Order: sequence, then structure tokens, then C-alpha cells
Amino acid sequence: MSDLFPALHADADRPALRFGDRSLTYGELAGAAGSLAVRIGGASRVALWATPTLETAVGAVAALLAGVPVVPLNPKTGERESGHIVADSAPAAVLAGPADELPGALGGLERVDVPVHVPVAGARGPLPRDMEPLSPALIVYTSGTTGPPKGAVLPRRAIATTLDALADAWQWTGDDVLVHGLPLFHVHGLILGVLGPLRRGGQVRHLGRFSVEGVTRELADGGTMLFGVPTMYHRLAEALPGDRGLTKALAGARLLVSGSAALPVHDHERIAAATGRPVVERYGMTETLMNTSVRADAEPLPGSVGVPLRGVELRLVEEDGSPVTAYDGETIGEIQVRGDHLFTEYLNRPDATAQAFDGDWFRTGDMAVRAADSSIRIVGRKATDLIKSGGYKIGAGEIENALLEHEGVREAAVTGEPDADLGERVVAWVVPADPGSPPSAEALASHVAAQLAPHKRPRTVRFLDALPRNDMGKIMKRALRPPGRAGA
Ligand code: MCA
Ligand code: AMP
Repeated sequence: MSDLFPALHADADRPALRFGDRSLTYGELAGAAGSLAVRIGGASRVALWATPTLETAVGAVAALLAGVPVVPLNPKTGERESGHIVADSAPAAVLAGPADELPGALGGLERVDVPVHVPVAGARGPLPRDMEPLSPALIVYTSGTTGPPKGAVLPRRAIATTLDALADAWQWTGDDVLVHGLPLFHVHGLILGVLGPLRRGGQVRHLGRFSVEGVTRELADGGTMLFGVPTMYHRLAEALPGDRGLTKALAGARLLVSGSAALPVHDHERIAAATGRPVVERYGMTETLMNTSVRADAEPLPGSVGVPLRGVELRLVEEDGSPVTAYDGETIGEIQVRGDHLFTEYLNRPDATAQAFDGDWFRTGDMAVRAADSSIRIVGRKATDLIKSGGYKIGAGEIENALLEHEGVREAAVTGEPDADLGERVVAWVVPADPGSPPSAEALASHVAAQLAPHKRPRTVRFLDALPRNDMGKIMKRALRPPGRAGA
């Protein structure tokens, strides 16, 4: 039995996974993942074509059972970015659903089809064995301010630690039925949203893709918890007036959890007023997994990400490196954390790994204040070149580099602007190569979507004669303001 999934062989008939009309019990999951684990056992590393399907969940569990580090891939990732991830992580094979079509960037890799239904008898998979707590379990790629995404190496210990700390904060048990429509190539959807319920022996119902109707249907049909990014809760808040089915479904849930970006207080208030249910926020990062949460048994705290989770040491640090000692809700410092929930390194990037730590404290780059009750309120980010859009982290630099490769672009700068739906929207400021016939905004968006990923595409493109630069020639992004807010 795996150290990560103690419930896997406990009750074969218990429901484990449901994606639309396809589902697996724990017995069926143990059979499917166990047989795949035998097949891939001994591989150095595998990639996982992370569609929102049963196959992705089975593939991830199989890799974890086999002790083979797994690299989830966004199926919508464009050529340049997939090429980078495959070259950097060098997987021995890619796990995919039998019907999936894989792009050229994965062409050279051995393909292993993920089985979903295998005869259960005799297919229990590898014998139980202890695995090193610090051995890599997942490698999740995450954007930085410049350059291509880095692979955060997440050890088995971090996954177990974070999921058990969340169980403590949320009284999360095997009786919970988790509903969500998050993508499965990031921490939120895959680790919290799939491995989380499986570690508890509970059920996950994945919507395939997020929709208000899907949330209503699944919560009304026995779902007890909902996970989402703020954009999803914003869309629920917008739909609530006049939607009695949704109101009733949310009101009946045990716990509504938001994370990956800040949920505006206005959306907190609208949901609580209409349903009587507060939304609980938790704060995490690919590198750290979860750091803080509002506890399910505490008073609601809109605008706060709650208190450090069990086992998480958290400090706020001033610009000069000295720790903030005040618990005054006012003094701002950078959040730094340490504990067993952290990643071990960025793959192949010892330089970046060293820079990310101050001793054994990980520098999150998030700026916050801390109240007398130790609760944390995030007030901003150190790096202005990181954009959070729809809960996805996007580096301005990678989009600028992609734009500069377009023949119609001479110069480019990328910023984030407030957006009611996405939190922030990617804005490209472009000096066209030929001012007489600039490329269309759609062409530039499609170029970025095809090279990087659709969620990184600029939603707004503004053309300029020149970018504002200082005496050193550095682009002054603060001078790039929406029209009408030039002096703001
Ligand atoms: C549009 N599309 C295009 C183009 N324009 N495709 C190619 N080229 C174009 N030019 C397609 C998109 O691919 C998509 O396809 C569809 O049009 C709509 O795209 P979009 O507008 O981006 O989608 P959306 O509906 O606005 O998405 C909102 C969303 C999404 C559902 C909230 O942003 C989302 O799933 N966010 C979750 C992010 C997340 O999980 N973050 C966790 C990381 P199609 O229709 O086929 O889909 S953070 C984390 O893990 C840490 C640890 C944490 O704390 O949680
Ligand atoms: P990622 O690297 O995609 O894992 O994103 C991590 C970042 O998301 C953190 O550094 C925060 O800036 C942000 N984040 C996650 N959860 C929250 C939250 N509840 N409130 C505000 N920001 C959050």
C-alpha cells in the first residue's frame, strides 16, 4: 500500500472518482493504477498529458504508486513551452488517454496509454514498500518574471504534509465529496483537488470544465465541498441573483474554498449574503503547496487568507531582511515560510533554487500584514512582472519574448491590469514594426496562445510609437497606464 493513499485498498466499493458519466470506485482505481504502476515502474520520470479526465487521475496515482516522478503537462500548451518542459524534464515516456492526440513536441517520447478499466482481481499493483519521504513525486512547472517556466520538484513528504494540514484546517474526511472544474496540470486542481480526496478516502467529482450549471448539479447531488479560483467564485456570485438552484446548492455545501489568487471582498460578501455560506480562502504556491487557511471552525474572515497551517512556520520580513515582530495588521513584510510542505529545488536550476531561499526560509515574494490573531492579509507582490489571471501565474517576460518573435512587432512590454472577472488581465504594449500596418490584436493573441498557452494570451493590445524608457534605456512599466489614467 502506498504511503500517500492509505485508503486505496480499504473499501473496494467506495466511490473514488467521477468525471461526467465516467467513474471509478477505489477497487477499480487500485486495479487500473496498480497495473499501470507495474508497467512504468523503474522509469526515471514520466510526463502526464493532463486532460480533465479519469485518465489523468489514474496516471498520477499510478506514478505515485510506482515511485516514478511525474510531470503534468497542460494539453493546451503551445510548441515553445512544451518543447522547453520536455527538454528540461527529460521524461522517459508520456502517459496519455488512448484517444489523445499528442503534438510534435512530444513526438520522440514513448507513449503509454492509461488504462481505466482493468480486471480488478489480481491487479493490485506493486507490493507495499516504503518510499523515501524526500524522493520527488511531482515536478510542476511554474512561471517566473523572466525566462521560461521552472520545474518545482515536489517530494512525497510535501504532498502528504500539505494534504494532512488541510484536513486538519477544514475537518476534511472520507465522507466529503469534493466538486471542482480546475485544470489538472497545477497544484490546485491535481494535488489538492484529486490527490486530496483520494488521500482521505473520499470522492472527487470533476466537472470536465467549470460551469455554474455543473457546480449547481453536483453540489445539489451530494457534493459537500467546492474548490475554485476567484474567477469561478466571481462567476458564481454574478449568477446567484435569480438562480434559486445555485443558491440552494451553495447553501447546502459544507465548505466553499477559494485559492490561487485573492477573492475580492465584494464577491465574498455577495456569496455569503445570498447563501449564508462564507467562502474560506487558503494561500499557497506551487513551490510551497499550502501555507495558510481560514479554518472551517473559525469565524469567517473575508479578505484574509487565515492562519499558518499545522507544521508551517511563517514570518514576515522587512526590505532589509529583518523579521517583522509586530502583529498589528499594518506593518508590511514579505511572507517567508519553512516546513515539510516545501519543494526541494527547481529542476536543473541550482542558481534559481539558491536565490529563492534565505537559509531554510523560502521567499514567497508575496507582501502581507499580520493581525493580532496571527491571521495574514496579502497586500501585494514584490515582483510587478508577475501577473495572476484567472488564477494562473504568468510571467510578463515570457510573453514579451514571444511577442518579439512576431514579425509585426518591433518592441513589446507586458503588464497586468485589474479585471473584474480574471483578477488581472494580460495587456500587451506594442511598437509595431510597420506603424502603417500594425498586426491585429487577434493575431498577436493567437501567436502567444500557440507558442506558450491560451491563458497567457494578451486580452488587450495597445499600440504605441515608442515605449517609455529611462535614461538607462530600461522600459518604465509604471508609465504604461490605460488610456485616461495617464497621471494616475
Ligand atoms: C481563446 N481561446 C484560444 C484563443 N482565444 N485558444 C487559442 N488561441 C486563442 N487566441 C480558447 C481558450 O483556449 C479556451 O478554450 C477558451 O478559448 C476560453 O479561454 P479563456 O478565456 O482563457 O477561458 P476562461 O473561461 O476565461 O477561463 C477562466 C477559468 C480559467 C476557467 C477560471 O482561467 C481557469 O481554469 N483557471 C484556473 C487556474 C488554476 O487552476 N490555477 C492554479 C495554479 P476551451 O474553451 O477549449 O477551454 S496556482 C496553484 O496551483 C497554487 C498552488 C494555488 O494557490 O492554488
Ligand atoms: P502559483 O505559483 O501559480 O502556484 O501561484 C502562487 C501565488 O498565487 C502566490 O505566490 C500568491 O501570490 C497567489 N495566491 C495563491 N493563493 C492566494 C490567495 N488566497 N490570495 C492571494 N493570493 C494568492
